[in-house]
Amino acid sequence: MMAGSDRDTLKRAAAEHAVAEVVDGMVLGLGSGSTAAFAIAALAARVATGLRVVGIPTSEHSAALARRLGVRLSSFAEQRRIDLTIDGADRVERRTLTLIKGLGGALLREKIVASASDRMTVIIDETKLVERLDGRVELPVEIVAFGWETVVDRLAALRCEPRLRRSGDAPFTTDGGNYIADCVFDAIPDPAGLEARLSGVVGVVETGLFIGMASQIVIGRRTGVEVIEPCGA
Ligand code: A5P
Repeated sequence: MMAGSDRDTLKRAAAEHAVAEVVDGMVLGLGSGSTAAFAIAALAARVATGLRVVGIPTSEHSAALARRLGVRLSSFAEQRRIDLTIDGADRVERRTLTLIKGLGGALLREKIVASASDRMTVIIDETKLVERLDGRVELPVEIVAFGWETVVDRLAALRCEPRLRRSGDAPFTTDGGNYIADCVFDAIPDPAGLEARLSGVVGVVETGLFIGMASQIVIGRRTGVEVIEPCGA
């Protein structure tokens, strides 16, 4: 088991590698989570020395961090397309570059931003790269608050163990005012099929499966930074 501070060193290395590819004038998607926070900090350091970019944040937390560090923010009201999104992930399947995201609860905005991006760079430490999505896979699924009990029952019928995410005594609430059901699967051998089945459940807003969205994965390893891209890229 790697210590938290060691993982942070790897996350920071991946984040800094990704931010080095940012050029003047870009519209950037700003991810959420601890690895994306390292990227926002690295970006702010470059902005302080003259880089001109605007960021569209994927969470209120990332928006506040960017504002505090001096990164100019924009929104979809002003920009319809994003040149590059830099975001973290909870798991990445090496074979397909399918991502699982949402343990931080920002998956809906993250997916909207990723979908509007020409490129998405995913930054992770080496512990998150897996050969296959198996061995108890936890998949966050954002659901509407109304009738969540019945939505969770229908998710359970898809052969998983769903658990409503809580924050203290109350349900955890996303930036969009929705709830999260963390669904544990034995394995996810067919991400696209599962995505279709989950999306067919009334009350599901979005899933944490990001399929075919990553343009590259930047992995912080103890031996250095590794970059992998989709086959044929
Ligand atoms: C936020 O909703 C998530 O999708 C994050 O991108 C993911 O949980 C990674 O977070 P860390 O970088 O903190 O591990």
